[in-house]
Amino acid sequence: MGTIKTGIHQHVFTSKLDKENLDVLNLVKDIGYDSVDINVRNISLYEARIIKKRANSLNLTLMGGGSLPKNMGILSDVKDERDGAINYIKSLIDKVAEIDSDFYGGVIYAPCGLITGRKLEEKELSRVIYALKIITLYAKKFGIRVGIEPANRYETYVLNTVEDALNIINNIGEPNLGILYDTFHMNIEEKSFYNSIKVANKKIFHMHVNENDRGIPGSGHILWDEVFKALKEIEYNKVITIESFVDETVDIAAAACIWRKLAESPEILARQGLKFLKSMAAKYKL
Ligand SMILES: [Mn+2]
Repeated sequence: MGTIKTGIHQHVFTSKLDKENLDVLNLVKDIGYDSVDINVRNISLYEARIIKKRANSLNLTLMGGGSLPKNMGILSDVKDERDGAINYIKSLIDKVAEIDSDFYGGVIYAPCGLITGRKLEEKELSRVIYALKIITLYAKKFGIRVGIEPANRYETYVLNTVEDALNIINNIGEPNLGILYDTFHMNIEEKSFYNSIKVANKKIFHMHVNENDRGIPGSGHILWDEVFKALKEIEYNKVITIESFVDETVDIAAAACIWRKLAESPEILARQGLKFLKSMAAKYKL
């Protein structure tokens, strides 16, 4: 394998990583991954430290994630609620720093799943920009890059496309703010994987690879050749993480609207998914 690193999201195995199930990290390392995406939302600072310790001993890198819960009023008319959401995200960044990750990303610009039934208003967009500016500057102090993840229209009305994300990023103008590109969402919202990856270019800080049904990459109809051709052309050299939800843990499955089993087991998904990723990376010399 060349310059990219392969990762897998903890959600393939569990919604909460703690001392009871830390061996997931050993398994992932054994299978051959370089990196794991960690949801820092439901862990304490103490748990963050034990996760970091185990990952370090295995030479696994960690990527921080954690989308906003529905009660986070980042778009609210009430200032206290907006400030509360910003403080909440800062507390997530503290945990990202604790796991020694240089990245934090996700649906962090709006409560995930919040749909108002109308399009984004100007005043809401300015609230998003205001909050992201503060968050990005806060993350910068820890050397953390922030990635906003455009998500499909059924999960948010705030940021659906790469173009939306680039407008916000350019408006804020901080070099540590970029995009978390997710093939599941972009399959729904972009006309072309190739063009949208090329346009985003170096602003892609992290990749989530998902099949169109969020099952094993390579088992559905995502146009993987387009994705990898574009990644090669932008000289992508960061982490590509398989994000899926096989564990039947209620909160995550509900957030992602997963109502059926997407693979026989998390381990089978992890093994077959990695095999596919490596074959694509080899084909495109990534
Ligand atoms: Mn994602």
